[in-house]
Amino acid sequence: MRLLLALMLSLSLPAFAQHDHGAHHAAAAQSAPLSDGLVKKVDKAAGEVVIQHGQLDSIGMPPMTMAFGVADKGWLNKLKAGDKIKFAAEMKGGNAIVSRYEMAK
Ligand SMILES: [Cu+2]
Repeated sequence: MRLLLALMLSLSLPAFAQHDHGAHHAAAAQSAPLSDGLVKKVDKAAGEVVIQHGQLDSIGMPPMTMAFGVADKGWLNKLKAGDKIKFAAEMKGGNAIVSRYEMAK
């Protein structure tokens, strides 16, 4: 009986892990469709990039211009004002960050 219980617990662990909010959110961000963005300003000192963005369903935001943190600070050296990008946003520590992006064609 004790063995069966242990087996049931180990089987149910992956199911619990899937409901961990962080893991679920990360998975959702990976598959989230990319939104259009226009880079307005890159602020390396603040580690932020100001983006005029379209609807962002991943973080429930209507179109606006705002500052985002970045998942990789190296991106601040690649991006510049005027760049058109496609990007995914997520909330991290209460701040909206760009979790992924690519140059729009
Ligand atoms: Cu916004």
